[in-house]
Amino acid sequence: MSPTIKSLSARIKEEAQRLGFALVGLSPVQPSPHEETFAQWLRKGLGGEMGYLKRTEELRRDPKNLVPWAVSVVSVGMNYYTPHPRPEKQAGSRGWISRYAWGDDYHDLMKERLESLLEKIRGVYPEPVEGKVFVDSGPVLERGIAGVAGIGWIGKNTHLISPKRGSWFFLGELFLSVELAYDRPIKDRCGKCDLCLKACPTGAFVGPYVLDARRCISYLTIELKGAIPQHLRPLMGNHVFGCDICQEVCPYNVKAKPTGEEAFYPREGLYAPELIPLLSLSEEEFRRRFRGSPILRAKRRGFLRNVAVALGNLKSLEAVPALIHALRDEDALVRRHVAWALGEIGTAEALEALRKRLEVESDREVREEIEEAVADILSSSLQSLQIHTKKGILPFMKAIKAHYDGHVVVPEEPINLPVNTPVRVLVPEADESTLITEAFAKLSETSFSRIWDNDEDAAYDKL
Ligand code: B12
Ligand code: SF4
Repeated sequence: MSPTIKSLSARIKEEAQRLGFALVGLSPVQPSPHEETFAQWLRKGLGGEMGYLKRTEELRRDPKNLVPWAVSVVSVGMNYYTPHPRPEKQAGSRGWISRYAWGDDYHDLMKERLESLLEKIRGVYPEPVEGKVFVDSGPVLERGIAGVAGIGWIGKNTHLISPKRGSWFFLGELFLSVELAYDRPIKDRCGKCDLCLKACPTGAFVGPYVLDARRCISYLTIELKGAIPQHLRPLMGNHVFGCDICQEVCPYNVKAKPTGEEAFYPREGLYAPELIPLLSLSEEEFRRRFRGSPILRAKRRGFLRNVAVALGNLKSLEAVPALIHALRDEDALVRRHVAWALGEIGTAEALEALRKRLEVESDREVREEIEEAVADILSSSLQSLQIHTKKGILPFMKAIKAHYDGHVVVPEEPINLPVNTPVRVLVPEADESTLITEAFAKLSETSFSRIWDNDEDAAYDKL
């Protein structure tokens, strides 16, 4: 190896560190060692709706298809860790934005620094140098490449983990037309640890090293453009943008050192933000508030969708007025998730607002969400009464149903049941005794032998 290659490589590392890249590694341009695994991952549909991954599969598998002139890659990692732990218990209606998105958008910042690294190289190298910079901005398997350059190993949580720095860092690459002195990959040090796999609240890991992105909160809150599948919403907790859990539990992150980059410290209102005011952001306010922030990627509609889901999960009573207001949001996607949240919170006020909205709502999917939310509230606030019949039960049920304005679950056909057949009736929890007593009063006492459950024996005794 010529002294020029050696000294250029050393110079690049020095300069990269001076530019704020805590991690630097050099590798030859070659197909990713896991290109086949990546292809299988795509084929199995684990990438969900991220069509851009599929469209650029060939370019990602082998960077030679992307930058045919390139010989070497400088991989860099920039630490974004700031010493703000997740609060143990969050008071009020606070959400969680993942720490990578607290400050300025890393893409621009890192790209600029890598561009100046390229200029520096051009300044010292005797011949013309071609170069191309990527920071999550091109069809590159960044973790695979950085792994080959020895920056870290790909862990079971699929993060690139540095033995000294953990995984709170972003990756970027500078492809070069010159040969360099290459680093060696380091060995996987996850060992038997599987804390990340167990900690994932949505069960997004198919197994070690394999993520089903469709279940990952990061995908659901950032990449997914449409509705969040209903069965996953309750598992998302108060996350409104990204998720950090599988990194938070990683032992290699315990001693993470804070970054020196001011730009990654939390902007005002982004660390555990108060969610209610976010629900009323207009398009313009959203853009102004998150200018230069990664949060823009979710767009207003995606972000407000996430905020609604988090408020539903928090069962935030104080959020009910704001949610009711947001039932009139201009965006149907937001209204859908707001309806779901109101259904989760389930107060009488929420129920009334949902029913009112149903009278004017014209979007089919929003209507369906509202109907489900109404049904959920009713069924969760219902209590069960068990009635033993002496005669047919249907008249009694009809009477009860009438009292509850039709919002009682009654079976259609239990007529003339044998004597003493127990029948379960669901009625709303509120003021049950008066209403039930009234319902009874309309019927012949001899029709029923007994009501059972809660205080209903007493109610019956009063008849
Ligand atoms: C698509 C994408 C996502 C998707 C899918 C994530 C995933 N794990 O694949 C979603 C939206 C879910 C996502 C989430 C996040 N992302 Co993201 N994401 C990307 C992106 C654009 C492409 C990744 C990709 O190609 N995924 C497909 C998988 C199959 O490929 P891969 O990640 O390279 O995985 C390799 C390994 O899994 C390996 N492999 C497969 N099987 C096996 C088996 C064994 C035994 C081994 C050893 C390896 C191995 O081969 C694969 C191919 O190289 C990259 C940027 C880029 N251009 O690379 C950022 C990137 C990976 N994301 C990043 C970050 C920070 C995140 C989040 C932490 C953000 C957040 N806080 O919410 C989360 C973390 C979630 C997680 N557990 O991964 C960083 C990761 C930095 C790091 N230190 O690792 C990257 C590199 C962006 C950047 N420039 O910094 N992301
Ligand atoms: S980021 Fe969160 S949801 Fe996604 S895999 Fe990690 S723990 Fe699971």
